[in-house]
This record gives sequence, C-alpha cells and structure tokens, in this order.
Amino acid sequence: MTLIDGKATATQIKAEIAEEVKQIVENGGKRPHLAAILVGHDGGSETYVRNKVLACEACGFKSTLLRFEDTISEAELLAEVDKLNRDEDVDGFIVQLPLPKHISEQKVIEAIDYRKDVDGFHPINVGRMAIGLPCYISATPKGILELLRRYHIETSGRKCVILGRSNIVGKPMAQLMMQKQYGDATVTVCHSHSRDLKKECQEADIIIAAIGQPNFVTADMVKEGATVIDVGTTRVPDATKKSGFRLNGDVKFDEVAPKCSYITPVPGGVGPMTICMLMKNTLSAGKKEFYQ
Ligand code: BQF
Repeated sequence: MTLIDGKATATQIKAEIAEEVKQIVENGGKRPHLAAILVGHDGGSETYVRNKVLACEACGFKSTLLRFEDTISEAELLAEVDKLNRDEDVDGFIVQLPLPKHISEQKVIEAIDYRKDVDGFHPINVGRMAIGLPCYISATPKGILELLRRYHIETSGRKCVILGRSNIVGKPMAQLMMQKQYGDATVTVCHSHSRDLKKECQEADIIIAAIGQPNFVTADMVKEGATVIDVGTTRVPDATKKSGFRLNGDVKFDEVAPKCSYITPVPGGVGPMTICMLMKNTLSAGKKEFYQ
C-alpha cells in the first residue's frame, strides 16, 4: 500500500509556481493577484480562506481578502463581484462557498467574469471543461488528476467509481475521468439513490469518495489492489485537538488502507492539492493562458 502524500506534492508544486513567478517578475511581468470574498464567520470557511491566502504567499502572489458580514444583501454582494470583475489589477478571484441562505450561489457564480473565474464554477468554464476546451478547471478534480499523474496511477480503460454528484467535485470529476485527454476511464457515478452502490464499488479499480459522510467507504466495498481517493473533509468535534475539531474523510481509512494499492489520507491528501490547484489556476489567470 502506498500512501499518496498530497501535502508534500502540493508543497513541491507551490515551489515550482514560485520559481515561475520569480522569472515572470524578473522579466518585467505582472505578479499574479488573487482576490477572495468571504461572507460571515463560518469556522470552516475561515480556515479555507486562510489556507488560500497562505498559499498565495508561498507562491509569490499578491492576495486580497474582502470580508463581509452575513447580513450583506445579494445585491450588495453582486456589486462587490462586479467591482472585482472591473479591477484590472485582479487576475482572478473566488467567492468562498457556502454563502448564507438568503443569497443565491448560482446567481453570484454567474456574475463572475468567466475570465477571472479561477474556481472554474462559471457555466462557461463548466461547459468548456465538459467538451475538452481550454478553461479553468475546478480545483479539487484537477488536484486529484494531478495526484494520479504524479504517482503514475493508470486510469486509461480502468473502472472508476465516483461517489457523489456535486457541481464542485462529483460531476466535474466524472467529466474529466471519462475524457480521453484526462482520465480515459470507464466512469460510474453513484449517489444517495443508487442501487447496488456496494457492488459498483467492489468492481472499481479507482474509487473517488466525495459524499461528505464520514467513514462511508468500508473495507467490504473495496477490491484488493484498488486506488482510493478520499475527498471528504467533515469537521467533527475532537476535545484532544487544539482547534477543538478534526477532519474526517469519507473512507474508513484503517480498515480500507490495507486492501489498497494507493490511498489518500485525510488530512494531507486531496485538501492541500485543492488549494494548490487554485494557485495553478491563478498563475494561468496572471498569464492570460486561456482567455484574452
Ligand atoms: C488537509 C471545502 C467543503 C466545503 C467547502 C487542506 C483544505 C482542506 C483540508 C482546504 C474545502 C476543502 C475548501 C486540507 C478548501 C479543501 O490538509 O487535508 C486544505 O482548505 N480546502 C474550500 O475552500 O471550501 C470547501 C470543503
């Protein structure tokens, strides 16, 4: 069993990005600039945005954090998005999700200029991704593909089962894994209403678990020698931790790991790669790699 070290891989890629930024700036180019909008004081969101700001520093990017109370109206938030759309110094920006219930996430996502949409959530980027055109690709699926590539895990022609059908992970992951230029795999998507989910998993060469249910994937669901990618990051209370909580994956790691050829841990697996691929997208935005 090989443990996939997402943290170390992300650190290495951030160093590669920092080196490229150094070259760009030395040659008189512009330092990439990522802006982030954070609404409210959700503990998870605070942590995720802090991770993103710290990653910008590691990459040599400029970053701007815009904070608003959760009393901000949808119209006011849309106006802030428009300001960032028009700010020529900002190469890319994100609006940290989830948003308070009185704000439509879809409306906010569609208000973002797709050329600055480094999360890859805008319908133009989603559509272009689905037909294999150059675009910003959602950071979590992109990070998973990068891990599979760097660990030389064969995907072409393999059976890949994806658990979960969210717009952020499950759906784009399925699209990318089926495409010839990325995964080239045979893809099955399972969700809360799937029949025979266990049987589908037992036949999989690669399982990507993104359902947000701690310990959902158990040893009896996993084929000997399979690769298991755990996207789960549920915060569960833990009195022994300084922060008062720990991250729990979707995979019952201790019993599943011995059956696997490769497996990602939580924490330190997919999570750091998600942050790192946001940095990759920001570098692309700074270079105007896809648009304009
Ligand atoms: C790690 C996220 C659910 C909903 C909205 C490193 C992150 C997490 C874990 C992180 C996530 C999850 C992010 C680890 C960003 C991933 O060491 O295991 C980093 O910061 N993430 C987000 O921005 O929004 C979310 C999960």
